[in-house]
Amino acid sequence: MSYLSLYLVTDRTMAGLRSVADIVSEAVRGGCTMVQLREKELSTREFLAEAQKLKEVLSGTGVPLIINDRVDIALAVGADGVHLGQRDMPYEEARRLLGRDKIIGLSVENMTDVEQANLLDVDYIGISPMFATSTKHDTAQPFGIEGARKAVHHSVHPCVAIGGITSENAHLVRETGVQGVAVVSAIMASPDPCAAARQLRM
Ligand code: TZP
Ligand code: MG
Repeated sequence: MSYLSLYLVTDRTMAGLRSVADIVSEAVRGGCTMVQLREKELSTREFLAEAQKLKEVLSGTGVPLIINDRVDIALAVGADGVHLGQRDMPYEEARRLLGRDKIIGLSVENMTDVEQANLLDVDYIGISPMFATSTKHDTAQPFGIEGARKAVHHSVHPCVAIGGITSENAHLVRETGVQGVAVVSAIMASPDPCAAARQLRM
């Protein structure tokens, strides 16, 4: 099974009184296969501390830790890789800093991005957004089921879809040929992240 199968992207604003680390730990117990630490408000020092915590939570589980955007944080904690958006550090720079062995994922927002990603040695692309979502505000036009099918068909890389994915629609998304689904709210906002992850699994 691919590590992309059930990809959790964190959001501390949904954690409430719980810690992100506890939610991650429960999600992994439920079958989550990769975790991305995504922080938009924390200071560098707080981000680093949180990354260290998740690194501990995931150690021995075989579940890779990916850091959103911040190559420096990934290097500092020895994370398994980074996820880059179209306006983040260019892929080549990130690869040069991280080396061949780290995982680098890249968000694609349209078919032009898919074609351009084909020229890079990224480890996976993130089809973004799959559906409309209120979790992220600056999203492009959703791919939808047919758009995702087309992206998967044209991409030379493994694909993961993100945005608006729930336990109700995950099977439809998987039918497009993606290697996995990525979720924020379906797990982070769930009162039972372990059960939520179980329901989202293949
Ligand atoms: N990137 C594209 S959509 C999105 C991100 C981080 C948010 C997805 O959140 P949700 O709650 O799974 O729709
Ligand atoms: Mg980014």
